[in-house]
Amino acid sequence: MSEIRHNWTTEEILSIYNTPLLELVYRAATIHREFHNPNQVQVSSLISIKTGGCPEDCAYCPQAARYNTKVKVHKLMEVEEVAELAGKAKAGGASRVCMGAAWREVRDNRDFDRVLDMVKAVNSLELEVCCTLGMLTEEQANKLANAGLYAYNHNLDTSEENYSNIIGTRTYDDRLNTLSHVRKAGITVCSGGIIGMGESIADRCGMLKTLANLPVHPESVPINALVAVEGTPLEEQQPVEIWEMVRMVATARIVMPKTAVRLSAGRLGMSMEGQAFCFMAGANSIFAGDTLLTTPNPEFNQDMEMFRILGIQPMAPFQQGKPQNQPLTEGVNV
Ligand code: SAM
Ligand code: DTB
Ligand code: SF4
Repeated sequence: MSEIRHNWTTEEILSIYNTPLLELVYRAATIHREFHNPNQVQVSSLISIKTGGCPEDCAYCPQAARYNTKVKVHKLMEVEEVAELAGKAKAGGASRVCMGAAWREVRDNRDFDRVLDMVKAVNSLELEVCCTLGMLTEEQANKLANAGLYAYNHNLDTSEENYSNIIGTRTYDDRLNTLSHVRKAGITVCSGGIIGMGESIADRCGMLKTLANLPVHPESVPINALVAVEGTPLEEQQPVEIWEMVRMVATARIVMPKTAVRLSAGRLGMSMEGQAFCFMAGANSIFAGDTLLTTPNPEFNQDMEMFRILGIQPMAPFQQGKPQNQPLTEGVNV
């Protein structure tokens, strides 16, 4: 059984990342099979509950008010609307619904009370409820936990060293503090990042080191390929090569064996073969639905067709809450 470690060095992670590709994928695929059923992929659906007009300056983000993008600002949605969208996502096979708000941080006001009601409503549909609302205090994390929140997404996005090149309106420590409030409240942690923003390979591995050396590994790690949006400072970035995505996924899988590694933004630019390589390298979660928060994603039916071709089944809810190093059931060669 592979060891779960929390003392990785960037050099070790770099040497994994730079392993010859087929060897890297083989190693990641082997570890993947120790902890997961390789034919199951968890499906999450995103709902942008509050869109645009964000005061932060994240260089990649179309929702930052200071950039001139085509995103239409929308105030916080109604609970009923969100519950209806969540019901549709469940009917389509999603096991998790992630509600995203273009906020710097949560404020203790009526909007937050409404989000708590949304969490209760989605939870009652027996879906894993996830939120991504920006920074949280310990108290706010507890309130979300009491409302039934299952996961909180809060990305580190890049390495500590590169952070200020991408975001100037908050610090890496702000991010880590929120992650610790989420963990303390007993909510599962979803935290990952973006590649293709002009960062170095050492930055990618540095971010994975921070995640893998947290006292408990995040239960899910989204790996996003930058969606370069017109009007943002990163609009001219060239798309990342699929092999970089494969290396990033495989390295995340090796350093965090139990974690759900999510092949997140940027799938629209990837072929089915490219995505299959990522699943082989240990990705076992996706965002499905034709929009992410504001940018396009593959059509739902196209993803289901990909699953059919690859023999993948969408995972039922609450599978990842169980200890994952238990012996796996049929269909898996351990
Ligand atoms: N405002 C909250 C926050 O930043 O934590 C939650 C929503 S924010 C849009 C969630 C995540 O989406 C960001 O941390 C970033 O990783 C990802 N994201 C935003 N724009 C992106 C883009 N253009 N390409 C890839 N990922 C992006
Ligand atoms: C994550 O890591 N990726 C998702 C989710 N967490 C919230 C968001 C991707 C957003 C891509 C840009 C957009 O659609 O606005
Ligand atoms: Fe705001 Fe989040 Fe976008 Fe940053 S990533 S500008 S905090 S919505």
